[in-house]
Amino acid sequence: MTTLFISDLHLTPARPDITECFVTFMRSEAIHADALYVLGDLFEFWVGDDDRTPFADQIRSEFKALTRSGVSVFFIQGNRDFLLGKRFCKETGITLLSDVCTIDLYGRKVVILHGDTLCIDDVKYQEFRKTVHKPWLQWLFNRIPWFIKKRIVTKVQSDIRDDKQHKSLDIMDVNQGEVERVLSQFHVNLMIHGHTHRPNRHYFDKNGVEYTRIVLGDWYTQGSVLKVHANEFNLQTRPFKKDSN
Ligand code: LP5
Ligand code: MN
Repeated sequence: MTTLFISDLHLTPARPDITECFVTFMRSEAIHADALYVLGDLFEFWVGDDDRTPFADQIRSEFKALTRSGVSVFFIQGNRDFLLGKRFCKETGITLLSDVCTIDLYGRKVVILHGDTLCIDDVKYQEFRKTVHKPWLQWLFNRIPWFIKKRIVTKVQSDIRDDKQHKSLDIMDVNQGEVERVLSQFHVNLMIHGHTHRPNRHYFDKNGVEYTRIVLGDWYTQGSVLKVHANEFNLQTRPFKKDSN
């Protein structure tokens, strides 16, 4: 009985070492799990479900093979794959969850999310997020041919690249008040998220109640997996193969 959580892989054809580690994880580890939760930023950037490049198809086929073998796969969109939608899910058999939701993890209620919505001090990012999540804008964007969308994304990315350099690390971390608000909104004492690339377990006490926040790691220099057995949470790393880049 194992449930796995991953996030922030930032898969891209430019990083075959990450893809190789992901494929190994899917075929040798996830295949034996009860469920796999992908908490956003699976891709470096997902332009839309009409991406028919060989790379996108390769990732699709990994998920398809996993769900066909009976493993339940759930996906929460990140700030880099908020355009991953119903078509990708239908083609792979995975289930798209809402941005913030609770799950029953071996009898324990847990709130799961990507984590970007917890960073409310990053006002510029939250404004940007509000814009790109407007349903009418996404509706329009989804009707543009893929190669044009790709160019638009590349242009926006290069325009805002410098912006992040000027933000403090504090601003780009979660806001503790927002963490507590979400925990109390969902009546839970455990939260799992990614996004900040600061893998850790945070324990805190509020009005005599103990809370835990587990942060998943990114896959920039190694794989990062949260492995859960009944009531046992292990945040682990997976090495990249030395010669796969
Ligand atoms: O992922 P990470 O850690 O690197 O950075 C995030 C935040 N950055 C982003 C940016 C996206 O990855 C790039 C998006 C390109 C999108 C193209 C959209 C095409 C239109 C789609 C329409 C449906 O998410 C970063 C955070 C960081 O996490 C930590 O939390 O700080 O935020 C930024 O850097 C964002 C800037 O601060 C916002 C700058 C505003 C620029 C306004 C451009 C408006 C473009 C509108 C497009 C229609
Ligand atoms: Mn993110």
